[in-house]
Amino acid sequence: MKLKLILLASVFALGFAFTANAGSVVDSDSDLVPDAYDNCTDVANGPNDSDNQSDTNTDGFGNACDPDYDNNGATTTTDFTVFLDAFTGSSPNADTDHDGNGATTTTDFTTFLNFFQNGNAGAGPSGLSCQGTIPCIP
Ligand SMILES: [Ca+2]
Ligand SMILES: [Ca+2]
Ligand SMILES: [Ca+2]
Ligand SMILES: [Ca+2]
Repeated sequence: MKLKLILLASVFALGFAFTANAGSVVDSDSDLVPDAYDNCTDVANGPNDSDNQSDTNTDGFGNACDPDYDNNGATTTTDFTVFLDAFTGSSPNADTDHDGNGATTTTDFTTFLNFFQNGNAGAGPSGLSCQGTIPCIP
């Protein structure tokens, strides 16, 4: 009888822990990709968005939040040169397509500018633990 009670209590505790765990899944940008698996935790780039976790340079930072094309940890004038070459068509580059529409446009430039003007911020934030490693294999 007592064993049955302990067993019942254990099952209840386990169920509670499971429920609590399920409720704690964080998806900061509500793009249906939990933060721990989201390569841009602050930008909606999930299955309902055109870029859907696209990360063309495979560094663990999604294109939606990665204007650091030379991977030096900052968004600088050097990166701008890369953007400009892609924008003008002189040197096409998939990394500069931030919204995943297949082209480098003024919309992509807005993403670049946000990082450039924000103290030359580097890529991210990403929720992947392999971020910064090329290739980033979660
Ligand atoms: Ca995201
Ligand atoms: Ca990237
Ligand atoms: Ca850079
Ligand atoms: Ca684009």
